[in-house]
Amino acid sequence: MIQTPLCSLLGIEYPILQGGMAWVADASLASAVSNGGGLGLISAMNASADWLREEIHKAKTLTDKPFGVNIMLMSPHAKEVAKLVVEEKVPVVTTGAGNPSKYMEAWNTAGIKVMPVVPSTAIARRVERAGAVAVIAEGCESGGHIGELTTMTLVPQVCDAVKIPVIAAGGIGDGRGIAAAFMLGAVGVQVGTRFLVAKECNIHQNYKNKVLHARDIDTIATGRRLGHPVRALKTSFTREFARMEYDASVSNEELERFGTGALRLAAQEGDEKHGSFLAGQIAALVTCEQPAAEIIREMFGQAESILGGATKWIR
Ligand code: TUI
Repeated sequence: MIQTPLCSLLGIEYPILQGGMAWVADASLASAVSNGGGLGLISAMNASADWLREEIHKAKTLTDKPFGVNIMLMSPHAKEVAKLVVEEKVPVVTTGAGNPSKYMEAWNTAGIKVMPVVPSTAIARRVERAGAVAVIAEGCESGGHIGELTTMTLVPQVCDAVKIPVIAAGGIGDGRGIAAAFMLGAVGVQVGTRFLVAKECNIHQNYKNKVLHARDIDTIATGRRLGHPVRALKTSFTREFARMEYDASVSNEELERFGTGALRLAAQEGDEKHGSFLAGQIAALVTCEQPAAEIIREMFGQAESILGGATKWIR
C-alpha cells in the first residue's frame, strides 16, 4: 500500500487527485473518484454559483468521503464561486488559470485547504506565501490550459522552491507515471485524461472514443497568441484555430470568439467540427473505459510493483 503525507492531509486512501476538468468533472465523476479512495473534484469552470451549489449537494448525496472544488480563476463567476465554497464548507479547493492569492485569506479563515495548480516556481512560491497547504505542479503534457515547462523539469524545481508538499500533474496516466512522480519528489499525483474514460464520467461517447483511439502525437497546443495555450486532441477545429492564429488578418477578438463554447460542444454534444476535446499527451495510453475506482486501484497496483523493484539496478 502506498501512503504519503497527502493521504493524511486530505483524509484519502490513495494519494491521487482527479483534475478539475471544465465541462467534464461533475458530481458524478468527483464522487466516484472519492468513493474509489482518491480526491474527486467538481469543476466550477465558467458556471454560476447556483449550478455549482447543486453539484455540491448532489455529490454530498453520492459520497460521504471528502471531495473538493476546482476554481478556474479566469471564470467571470470566480468571485461568487469563491464565496460559495466557504458557505458550503467544501474541505479542499484547487485553483487553475491564475493567481488565487486574493481569495486565500478568506479560504484559510474558513479552514479550507487550498492547493493551487502552478506552472512555475515563482507562482509556487507566491501561493505558498499566501497560505496554500500544497501545490500542484502541472507540466505542459497535460490537457487544457498549460504553462511552458514539462512535468519532468517542473516538479523537481517546484519541490526545491517550496516547503509545502508538491503534487505532480501532466502526463500521468498509469502506475509508471505515479512511480516517476515520487522519484521527482512529489507526494501525490493529479490525473485528468485517464478519468475522461471513467464509467462515471458523463461526457459524450464521441469524446471518450477520441481519447481511446488517440495516438501519441494526436494532441496540439493552440492559443499561445492569446496568452493562454490550451492542449486538445487534433481535430478540424484545432486545425482551423491554428491556421487563424498564424493569420495576421484575424484579430484576437475573432480568435477568442471562434473558441467560445468549444469545450461545451465537445463534452456535451460530441461535436467533432466545432468542439475542443481537451486531453493530455498521455491519451494514447488510455485504452479502455473503466469505473473510476478500478482506474485508481490499477494505477497504484502498477506503481507499487515498480517501486518494489526499484532497487534492481543498484549493485
Ligand atoms: O487551469 C488549468 N487547465 C484548464 S482551465 C481550462 S478552461 C479555459 N478555457 C479557455 C481558456 C483557458 C482556460 C481548461 N484547462 N490548469 C491549471 C493551470 N493553471 N495551468 C496553468 C495554470 C496557471 C497559469 C498562470 C496558474 C497560475 C498562473 O498564474 C499567472 C499569474 O500571473 O499569476
